[in-house]
Amino acid sequence: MRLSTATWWRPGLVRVLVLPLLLLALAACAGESYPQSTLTPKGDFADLVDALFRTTVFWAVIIFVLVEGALLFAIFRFRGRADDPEPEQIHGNTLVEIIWTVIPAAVLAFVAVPTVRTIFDTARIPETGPDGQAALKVEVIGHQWWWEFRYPELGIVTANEMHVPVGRTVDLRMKTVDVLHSFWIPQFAGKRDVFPNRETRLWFSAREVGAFPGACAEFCGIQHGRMDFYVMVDEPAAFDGWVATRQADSAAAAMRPAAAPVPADSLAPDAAPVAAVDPLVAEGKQLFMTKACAGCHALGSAGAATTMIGPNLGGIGTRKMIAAGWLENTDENLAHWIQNPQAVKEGVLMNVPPITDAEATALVAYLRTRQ
Ligand code: HEC
Ligand SMILES: [Cu+2]
Repeated sequence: MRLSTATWWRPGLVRVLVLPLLLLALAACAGESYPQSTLTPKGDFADLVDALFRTTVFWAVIIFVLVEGALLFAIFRFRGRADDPEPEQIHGNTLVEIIWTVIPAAVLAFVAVPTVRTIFDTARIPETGPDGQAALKVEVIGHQWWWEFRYPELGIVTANEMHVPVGRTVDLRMKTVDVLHSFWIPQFAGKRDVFPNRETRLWFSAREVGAFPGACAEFCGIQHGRMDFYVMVDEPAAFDGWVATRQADSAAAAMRPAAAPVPADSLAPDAAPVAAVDPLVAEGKQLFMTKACAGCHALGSAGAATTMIGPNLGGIGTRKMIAAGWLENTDENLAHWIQNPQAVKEGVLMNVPPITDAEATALVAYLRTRQ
């Protein structure tokens, strides 16, 4: 039996089936649930790019409607009928060819002017941000497969979580220690490639406080897909607090041999006093030295001049994620990562000697004290 059009094309059915689907499709466009989207800019650099995108789409939609409209009109208006005579045969039409060359050229000009303007606007790093302050310099160093952030004016270094104050322009100077990577924070800025032998620049200022995800956007090896980071946008006071903590987090304290624990009443400005009281933490500190961790990781954020193989672990106790944005920073995940990083991120440049569950627990306890 042939299903007649009328059988299924009932208004009721359309409403029941099509409308919910349409709503569902529209719901998927809600930008807030997709923090990796460039369509919800949260800073000035991203606004410039977004405005250009919208301008281009605007012209593209107008052209689409005109061209498709003309096409549909021609199809219906000049459609062939059974008794039509043979149409006139022609070859070439100079007037039509001029028209279809001039119009696209004009369209390109319409798109090119704002594009070039945006290229210049985004290439110029503003001297002061929306907050009226001078830009904050941050050095970005790409590694297989994590990100290092250095604050030369503040003398601190961190990894995988870049803290910035809201409203302040951030002046990024970027490079890599190995292969090409590309730095991308969808809601703020990017993408911009980073090279081993050349500095690239990028800037942005964030308009909103929060944790905003970023990622490497240039294939850089087997774990390229797990090379994420977060931009932590803080209120200015909270940012100053974070900086003060990092500055107090002295590299010298981290390297102090565990055999000579800091007295419990010490006023040393690091987290070590705790280590001296809790035996588990003291054991973890010892293991950090004997299990090769210290060979690849610096623990103090302050003045850590040399770039090491592994990320700086200053503040690892309170970071949101580990393994470059791949795992949540829970005790369980941390222990699993420490014991078998290759199972989490195959090919990762972290190789560790065998570590028992008890040892992992002690290491986790120690790392948790690094606030
Ligand atoms: C051979 C060098 C090396 C050694 C030894 C090493 N690591 Fe790592 N570690 C790395 C590298 C490289 C990474 C970054 C991996 C990635 O995310 O791609 C890393 C990442 C980490 C992270 C996650 C940091 C973050 O912010 O994502 C922790 C925690 C960590 N290591 C702890 C340890 C501990 C504890 C030990 C000792 C048991 C240790 N590491 C030994 C190289 C090393
Ligand atoms: Cu990369």
